[in-house]
Amino acid sequence: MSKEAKFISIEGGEGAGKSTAIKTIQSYLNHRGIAHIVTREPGGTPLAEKIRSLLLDKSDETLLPETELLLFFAGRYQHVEHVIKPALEKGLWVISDRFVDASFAYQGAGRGIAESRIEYLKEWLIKDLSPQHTLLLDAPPALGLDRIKARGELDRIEGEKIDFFNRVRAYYLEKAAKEKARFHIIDTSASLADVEENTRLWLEDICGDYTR
Ligand code: T5A
Repeated sequence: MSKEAKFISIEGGEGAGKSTAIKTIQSYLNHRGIAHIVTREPGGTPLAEKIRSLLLDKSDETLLPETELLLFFAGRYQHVEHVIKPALEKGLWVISDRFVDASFAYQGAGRGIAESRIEYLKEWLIKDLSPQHTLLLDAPPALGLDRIKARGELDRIEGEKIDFFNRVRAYYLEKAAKEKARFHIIDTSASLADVEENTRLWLEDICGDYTR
């Protein structure tokens, strides 16, 4: 049986374990011989990586929420047109470390920008491109932040207050409850071994008997 290439996004709060899960996903897809690319937002193209630096670097000038939202979508448009769509057209699976849901979670629920404004940008620029599957890695924000603090200095967004991250988490969980067919949640407060096993089980489920 041959099927269309899949577009999969990985979401979650700070230090929720996305990079860790993506290693498991890559190794599983390689093992299954499923051709894929791994990409990320913010970033994914040379220009979008420059926008990533603007977004994450600390600066003396306050980055206003609206500017932040527009920068995320500017990078995302480059990413969609230059990387995601061409890869899917070639039959490659696309694994994206974050996608549009992150803007609703961080700029919408986190910063308080009206959902309708984000929806407008989504409809204008992204249209009906949507991941078929979204893996939501969920852990209490304090735990995720402790894990990344152990790694080094925090970036501009990681330095936000805990309430901000609680709103982000609540948004993701609510969205996942509304879109059960697309979302799968893994509790990443569990051990690395458990998270890896649960990621593999989810992959077995979504890959099924896929062959190219
Ligand atoms: N953003 C992004 C927006 O505001 N709007 C948007 O539209 C988009 C696209 C950058 C920032 O941009 C914001 C969100 C972010 O603030 P990012 O690069 O995805 O986005 O940044 P982070 O979420 O901060 O990603 P991190 O790389 O910091 O975290 P990960 O990948 O979720 O976590 P990971 O896997 O690196 O794990 C962190 C640490 O925890 C350990 C790992 O070994 C690592 O040291 N760990 C565990 N330890 C014990 N048990 C487990 N189960 C563990 N899982 C991981």
